[in-house]
Amino acid sequence: MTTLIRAFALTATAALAAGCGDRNEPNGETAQSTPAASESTMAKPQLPRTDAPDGARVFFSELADGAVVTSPLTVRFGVENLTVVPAGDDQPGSGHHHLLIDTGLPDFGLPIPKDDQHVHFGGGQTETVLELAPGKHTLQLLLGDHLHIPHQPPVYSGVITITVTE
Ligand SMILES: [Cu+2]
Repeated sequence: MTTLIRAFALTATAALAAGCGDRNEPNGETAQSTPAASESTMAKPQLPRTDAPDGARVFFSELADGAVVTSPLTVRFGVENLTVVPAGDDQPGSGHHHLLIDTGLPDFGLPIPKDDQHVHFGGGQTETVLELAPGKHTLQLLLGDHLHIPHQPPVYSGVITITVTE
């Protein structure tokens, strides 16, 4: 932004130096087109995505929607038509699990966030032990490629809602 303002100021100075008579000089047109070109490059950056293998599917292999459970609970992840590998391994047709807890799907064009609600299983794990507070929680699985970016198209499970009792 600072650069643009400076470019504009320089153009204005040049126009003044050239004299007041010439109002339609090409310099003025150049200055006008610069901000527009900058806007078009400000679109949200999206990273390259790995093609999902045909028929790839991810799901909770035991936990059912509506289940009433106690904490801690073991959650197992199932896949079809995809190989689960550690993060960083970019062999064809592979990915690793991410568990989304009480949150929606993230931006598919960026690496999956890493926090308490977006848990990565970058070691290639296919199950985890979860500690959840009593009450209702939503869980969803989302596969990511070697760089933690969802595939194209993204491979994710349905959302399940579970109730944790004391
Ligand atoms: Cu990841």
